[in-house]
Amino acid sequence: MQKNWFTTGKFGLFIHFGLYSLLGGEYKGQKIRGLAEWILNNADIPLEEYRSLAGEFNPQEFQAENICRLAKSWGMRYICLTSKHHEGFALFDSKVSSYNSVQASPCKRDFVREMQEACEKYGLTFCVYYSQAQDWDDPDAYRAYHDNSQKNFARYFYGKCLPQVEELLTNYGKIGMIWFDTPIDMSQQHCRELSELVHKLQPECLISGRIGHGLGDYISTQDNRIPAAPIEKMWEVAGTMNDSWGFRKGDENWQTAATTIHKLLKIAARGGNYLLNIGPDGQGRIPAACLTELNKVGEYLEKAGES
Ligand code: FUL
Repeated sequence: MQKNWFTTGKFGLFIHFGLYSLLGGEYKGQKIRGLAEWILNNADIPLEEYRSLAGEFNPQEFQAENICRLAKSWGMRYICLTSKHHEGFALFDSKVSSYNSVQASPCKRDFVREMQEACEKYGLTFCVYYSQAQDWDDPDAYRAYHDNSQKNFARYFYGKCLPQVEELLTNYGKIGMIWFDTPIDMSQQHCRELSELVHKLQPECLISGRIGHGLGDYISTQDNRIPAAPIEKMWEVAGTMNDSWGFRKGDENWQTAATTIHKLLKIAARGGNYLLNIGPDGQGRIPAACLTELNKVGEYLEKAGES
């Protein structure tokens, strides 16, 4: 795999999937404001209670091969799966923390492995998202909009973050990019160590612009934000199809196929990539209306000879 897969990547699939997918933005019968994958934080759910969701996580409809087949038909060339989002629950087997889908869930599935293998089969570049600074399950990790000054971040950083990143980059073949996010209060030294680890283990792996302190290999724009003009460096827009990244019940504000195509063309014309998100529900099902719109995008691109 070449680093330049990114420059011809153009269109990728982001997948936000985790324990929050089971809640769909609702807690105790209430719709919780904000992004659905932020529900632990936004609804202040007690940790013990939130952790017990792991015991219900058994997404039988999540099929990596099906997702890859769909992504291909939508004209996408790469896939980025949330291997661990801010909630702290990992979708891969880990010796560092048993809070993961293999050891803490009845499904005992390693979704990173499944996705990696399916991507290989379908000729898609496989990438992972990893929340490096926020881990709401770990008392030492940072939390956005909270006072982090008393945290022993190093304990989390060396005890969970770095070792898990090492697992990801050692156990799953070639990773196209690692999508770090929300560095919050991370020091330059920690961000540098993280980037050095990635480059040491996989020199070809790209690091997202959200690692912090300008240490990324490309620019990640703000969520859903398309720059008004071309940018010198490689860049990417991560965007949602509705108003959340994780699955949210009743959020039917779907971006139409026409808008999606318009955005994709605008981004591509300015030299960027479009990483477009789906949020499967707790069973792993992709919302029907989202599928309908993306299928239309795929048909259009195929007719235009772009896929
Ligand atoms: C944000 C995160 O906080 C969201 O939950 C989401 O993952 C998005 C892509 O990045 O900064």
